[in-house]
Amino acid sequence: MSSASPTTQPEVSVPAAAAGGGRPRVLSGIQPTADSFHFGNYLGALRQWVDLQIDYQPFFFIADMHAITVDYDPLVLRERTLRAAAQLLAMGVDPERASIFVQSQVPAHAQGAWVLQCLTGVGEARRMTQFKDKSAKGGEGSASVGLLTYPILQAADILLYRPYYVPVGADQRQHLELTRDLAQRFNSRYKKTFRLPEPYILKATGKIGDLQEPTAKMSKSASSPSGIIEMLDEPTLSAKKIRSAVTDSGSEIRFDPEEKPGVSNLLTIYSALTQRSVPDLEEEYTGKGYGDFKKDLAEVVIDFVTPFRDRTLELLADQAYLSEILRQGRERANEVAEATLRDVYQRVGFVAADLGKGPASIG
Ligand code: ATP
Ligand code: LTN
Repeated sequence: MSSASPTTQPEVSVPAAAAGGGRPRVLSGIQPTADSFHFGNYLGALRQWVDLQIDYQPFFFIADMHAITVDYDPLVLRERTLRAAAQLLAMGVDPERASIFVQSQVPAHAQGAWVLQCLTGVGEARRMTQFKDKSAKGGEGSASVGLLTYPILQAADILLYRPYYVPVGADQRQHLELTRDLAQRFNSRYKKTFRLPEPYILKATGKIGDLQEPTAKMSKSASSPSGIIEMLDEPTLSAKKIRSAVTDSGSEIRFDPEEKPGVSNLLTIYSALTQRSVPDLEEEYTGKGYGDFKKDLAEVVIDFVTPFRDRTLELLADQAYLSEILRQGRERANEVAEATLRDVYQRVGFVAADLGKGPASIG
């Protein structure tokens, strides 16, 4: 793991990877629900995917099954799934180290989710804040059952790989808690099968704010176009959005999320992109105004997104390469997920499909 700087300090302590016997696993997923990932996705979660692949064995996937829990267009979903794969590669996920795959191509996720659904109370699922938020608009009655069971599918996604860490943004904390509860419940009702995974959430960047409404999270579905920096936007457009981000009253560039949420959010982004500490930036901008600060950050953003965007567009032009990466990822994922699912099926009492091949093992 890269050494912990203020922006890369996780909330959990990270032990050194296990010596010998293979690297411990990490796993995470992202929904293909937009044409581009945004800065919240990248700084909150995806950058840690890239960092963790050094010391851990990574399984990273595109959560297309989660993406159909709300209204969507099938043609657009297909296109966004490939765009997501290209973006993961462009940001530095290394297919030699990481298995990158599409969730719907690994049937064990849906199969494991069914078993976990049978261990989850309806009330427990209803209490998830994401379900409450996302079903609030049209009312619970018109939300899909898939939206309700979304976190249970997420639990299956995770538990099948027995990972140590799940790198995500702070908004996923409750889903990780449910995942751990379900793992514990299964282990105690049947037999120890699942490892209890830890969320890997960074203190500094676990919640990147919307540029126009900095106390709300930057979000694909909730942010206005000017509140969100899309990684694949024209770099000049992103620079413009930074220059017109809301700042707070006063003129001081100081990190104070309560009093100055706008400036603090920009300082977080600046610090994360440059690896410079927030106090260092505060000192540099002492006596300077918001205009200078935002102009410099806009340059930093341009320098960061330009090569990322170029590389993504290059990768998107080579669909044969992308599908080969996803094929390899799917094979490795299927192997691990199916092995865990076999244990699960046996423990819940399902008769093995290959019963004729030998005595059923109990235990
Ligand atoms: P939506 O808001 O439409 O639900 P999203 O923008 O949150 O979508 P997801 O696909 O749900 O995007 O999230 C992918 C990953 O990015 C998750 O790990 C999530 O926690 C993280 N993430 C999303 N938004 C932010 C944010 N503003 N700050 C930090 N992390 C974030
Ligand atoms: N709910 C997650 C996406 C997701 C996920 C996962 C993340 C689906 N399955 C498993 C980590 C592990 C989100 O980003 N909104």
